[in-house]
Amino acid sequence: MQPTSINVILADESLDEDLSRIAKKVFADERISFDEGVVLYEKAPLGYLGGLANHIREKKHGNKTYFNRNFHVEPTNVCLYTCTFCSYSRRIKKREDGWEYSLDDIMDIVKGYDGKPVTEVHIVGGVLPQYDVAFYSDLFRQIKNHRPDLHVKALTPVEYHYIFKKAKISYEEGMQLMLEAGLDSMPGGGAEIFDEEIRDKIAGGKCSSEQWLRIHEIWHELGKRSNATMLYGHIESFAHRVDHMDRLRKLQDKTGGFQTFIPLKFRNKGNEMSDVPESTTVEDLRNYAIGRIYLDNFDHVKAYWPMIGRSTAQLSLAFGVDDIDGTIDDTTRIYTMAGSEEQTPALSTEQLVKLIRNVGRKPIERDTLYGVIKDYTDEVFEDDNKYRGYLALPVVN
Ligand code: V47
Ligand code: SF4
Repeated sequence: MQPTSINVILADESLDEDLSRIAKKVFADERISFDEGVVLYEKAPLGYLGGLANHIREKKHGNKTYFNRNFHVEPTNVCLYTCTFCSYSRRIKKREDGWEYSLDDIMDIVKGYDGKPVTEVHIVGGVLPQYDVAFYSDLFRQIKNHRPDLHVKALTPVEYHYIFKKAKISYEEGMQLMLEAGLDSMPGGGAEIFDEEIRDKIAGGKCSSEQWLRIHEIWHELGKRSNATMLYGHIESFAHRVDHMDRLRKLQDKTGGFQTFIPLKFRNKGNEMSDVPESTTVEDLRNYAIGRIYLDNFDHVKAYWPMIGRSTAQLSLAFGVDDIDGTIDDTTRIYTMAGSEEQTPALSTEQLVKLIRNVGRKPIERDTLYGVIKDYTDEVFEDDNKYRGYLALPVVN
């Protein structure tokens, strides 16, 4: 599937009036409104959306497609909260079915990566009382003492709200403590959908939208960066998605601290919302594209391949996405337990590079803050025919 060229879209006299106006705005680098965001969801065809999103993507990044090498640590899958979409957590009443790592257990996992070329550890999991301010401060300190160059991307406002409240400290004091302990950045999880009515139904009593946004704001004010996700394709409407992105766009105007927008497709296996059908691949691609168009002040849009699978991740690169997360050793279980295509989500650097190259893009290994580590465009591998399944196009320079 190739997006329609923006010049073809602009020249199309039969195009719907609203879509024609939006295309002209995008071409002129103008921001689209809330209502125009809803219009895109309601009536824009896939090729049109791809054309606009790809125009923005290539203006910002050309053919560059970023990936990184990280590993995940999930301290526990037991959780006090009861999000209805979550397949991963074991309720606190059944905690014997789950895992709960000690600080030493986690350090053993981190040490298992000694000598491996990973640049980031991504830490996120369930919320439990023993994982408090002291625990996480110790953990971040120990990781930094052991491996100072490893970027610690850890926890979300869901955990921070809980541990700061328990410690009776303000968000400002708490985030300052985390910074001093070695936290480098915050991943984008826990955002779900900001609309209060929908959030109340699905998010199991965890932090509110306002609290989620406020903790990111404070973190940005400390000069640090974070990501933002949106869980879509469940019981929300198109207007709720635009509202979610609108709140992110407003905060980004204020702080500039978000790096990447990560739409997360709701997966329905093994959770309380299994009766809700999953979105189609076409809807996933439309959603990436609208995210790219709406969030004009975000540098990056990421498709998280362990969740959507390799082929959709490849397709997404023509629909506004410039980052596919990557990793040589993805140990996360959040999606495998929710029914994602990737049951053993691990790709070698060679596989990942070919996946990107074979849809005509340039694979760039990055660090967490998008510093370039290596351009793999012309890298020659020993067995260049090994992954025939991904062969499609030569690299476009
Ligand atoms: O907040 C949980 C989502 C998120 C399901 O910042 C589900 O680089 C779909 O935020 N179907 C956590 N999604 C993961 C996350 C993330 C992942 C990769 C990279 C980054 C980053 C952040 O996972 C949760 C929730 O929205 N989630 N269950 C499910 N059944
Ligand atoms: Fe707990 Fe996170 Fe699952 Fe919600 S999504 S139940 S906060 S682990």
